[in-house]
Amino acid sequence: KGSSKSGRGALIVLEGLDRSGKSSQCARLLSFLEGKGCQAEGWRFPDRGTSVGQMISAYLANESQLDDRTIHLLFSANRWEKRALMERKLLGGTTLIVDRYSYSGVAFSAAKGLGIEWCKAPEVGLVAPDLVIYLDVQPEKAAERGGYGGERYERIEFQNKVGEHYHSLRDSTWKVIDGSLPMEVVEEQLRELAMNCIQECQGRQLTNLAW
Ligand code: NYM
Ligand code: MG
Repeated sequence: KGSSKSGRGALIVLEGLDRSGKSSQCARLLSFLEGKGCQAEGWRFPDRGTSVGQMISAYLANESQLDDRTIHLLFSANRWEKRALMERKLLGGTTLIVDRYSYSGVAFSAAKGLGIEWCKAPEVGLVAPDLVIYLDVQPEKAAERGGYGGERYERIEFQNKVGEHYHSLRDSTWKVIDGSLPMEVVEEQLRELAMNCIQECQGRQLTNLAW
C-alpha cells in the first residue's frame, strides 16, 4: 500500500497564499510518505535552480524589473522546462508533492489585472494534477506568521486579491484544508487525502491540464 512498483505516481499539488504553511506541510507529508515506503519526491515552483528560475528569483527579490506578461510567461516556462521530467517520474511510479503549480501562476498574475483566460493559456498541456490541496489561511493571519520575507507580492492587500482568484479557480480536483488549524491537524488531513489519492490514481491515466 502506497508503494507503487506497478502503478504510476500521483501528482499532488499544494496551493495557498504566501505563509499559508505549504512548504512546511510539503516537507512533513514527504517524510511521512517516505516512511511508508512510498516512492516520492518534493518539488516546488518556481524552481529557482534553472536559468529561467534565476530570472524569476531576481524579479521576486526586486533586483530586476519585468513586464507583467513577461514574468507570467517565465513562470509558465519554468513549469514547461520540467514537464518531461515530471511525466517520466510519474510514469516511473514516483509520487510528486509539488509546492505551487499553474494555479499560483494564474492567481498571482490575475491579481495584477491580467485577464484570466490569457493567464491560463500557456498552462494548457502541462501535466494535470491528480489532487490540488488548498491551504486556506486569511492574509492577515498569514502575515502574522513571522511576517513576510520582503519579496514582491508579500503584501496583505495584494494577497487578498490573489485569494479571490484562487477561489474562482477551484474545481472538482481541489480539496480545501483550513490552514489556521494546528499544524498537526493539517498534517493529518493532508496525509489522508494524499494516501487516498495515491491509491485511487493507480488505475487512471495521466492527463493534461485543460481548465
Ligand atoms: N508565483 C509563483 C507566481 O507569481 N507565479 C507562479 O507561477 C508561481 C509558481 O512567486 N509569492 C509567486 C508566488 C510567490 C512567489 O513563491 C514565490 P515561493 O513559493 O514563495 O517560492
Ligand atoms: Mg514566498
